[in-house]
Amino acid sequence: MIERVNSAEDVKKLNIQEQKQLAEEIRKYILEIVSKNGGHLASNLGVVELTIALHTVFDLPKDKIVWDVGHQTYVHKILTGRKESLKTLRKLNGIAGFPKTKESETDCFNTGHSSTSISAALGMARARDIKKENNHVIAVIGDGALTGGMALEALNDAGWSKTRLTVILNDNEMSISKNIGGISMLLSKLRTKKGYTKSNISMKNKIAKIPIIGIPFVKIVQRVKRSIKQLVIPKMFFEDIGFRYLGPVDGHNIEELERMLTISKQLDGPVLIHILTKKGKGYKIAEENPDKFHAIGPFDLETGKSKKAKSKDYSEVFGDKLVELAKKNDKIVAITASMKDGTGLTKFAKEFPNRFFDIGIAEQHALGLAAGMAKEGVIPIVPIYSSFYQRAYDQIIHDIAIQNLPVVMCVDRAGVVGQDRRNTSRNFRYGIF
Ligand SMILES: Cc1ncc(C[n+]2csc(CCOP(=O)(O)OP(=O)(O)O)c2C)c(N)n1
Repeated sequence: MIERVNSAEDVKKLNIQEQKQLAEEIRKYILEIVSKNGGHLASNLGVVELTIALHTVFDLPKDKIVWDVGHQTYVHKILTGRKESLKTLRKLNGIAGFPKTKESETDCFNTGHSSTSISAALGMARARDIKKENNHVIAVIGDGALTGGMALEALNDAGWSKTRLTVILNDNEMSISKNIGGISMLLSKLRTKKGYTKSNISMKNKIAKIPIIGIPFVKIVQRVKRSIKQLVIPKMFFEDIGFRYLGPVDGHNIEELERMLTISKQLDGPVLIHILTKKGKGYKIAEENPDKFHAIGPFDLETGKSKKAKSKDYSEVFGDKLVELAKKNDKIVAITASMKDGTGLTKFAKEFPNRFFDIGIAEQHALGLAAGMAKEGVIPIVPIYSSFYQRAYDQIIHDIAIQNLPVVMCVDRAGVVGQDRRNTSRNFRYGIF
């Protein structure tokens, strides 16, 4: 199948069995490339069916898909004429590992930093309405990225706005490590309500067309359904803030995904489709170690073992030293914005679980939190990748520096990152995410 697919138009021509076969072939293809070149593996294996369904139901570049973070776009690239060039991933002057508007008109927005997709998609949808155009705009965001303040700010605005927009929440229960926090607790409640919220749009449309009684009847039914839903799913967060919630949907079932996406096309206003996927799907070793296979260097396909022996790096030296210091001083605490392993905090988290805080992909909050702790006399240590520290400039200045608070900020992945030669002007700052 993969030989036959060179553009999204080709995907649309395949029947469902052929699309299923295509999904398996794409997984093999990505595994071959990433095991040789390195790259983001687990997230891409998790969105194969979703990406096929999106390209079947929507028409790019007229319709716009904004991929949050953008590390999960290998499948999209394969389906939009970049199958061959994906072989140059992580090579000098090779294909970008993230969406790049310069690379293809089907990449409608550059991403890299987490939690931007709903804002950008809402902006595009509002621009569409101002221009009186009629295309669809979709944001695809992970449950990890949804913990970021910018995503929550955008949900707040989008829900209220009544703007036609689809948000696909790709819930695999993982950020890079296990996703934690209040949003993750909310999603686990929604996850257990399988099948309840399947919406019967065509029936609604038929009843609404009955003269005089049709529309009032639909409204009464909707009100009753909504109050039942409130009983079954306490605090129906997304509906309460103005979204139409569809799901949860099995994110590896192409037919079901296509059905839901087609429904969402007919709805007006903001819609959120909650899909459940497995990070690393189809490659058992990655399914069992999704954090290790989030982003990985070259590895052996049979065993999953890295091809290069890992030498001690900045993060590990930092992590070891921190554990040593923390043993002597119980005021030391560590804060991470969802990057426990990447920033060398794994040992600290194991040894001092009560002094370790993973606060979600929320760099601004990390520094605000650290300021409060420092004010009260504990010693917060905050390692963050250089690129992501940008998010917290205001907190560094307004909350920490002006009050002269002793927060220890450790800048990881600063400078040139050798393994990650991207063909953009931002090569040096985008480390291995
Ligand atoms: C501002 C910012 N902080 C940290 C990261 C590093 N990062 C990249 S992907 C990721 C986890 C994303 O999880 P999720 O959105 O659930 O997507 P998944 O990989 O699980 O599909 C993190 C923390 C980032 N890209 N941007």
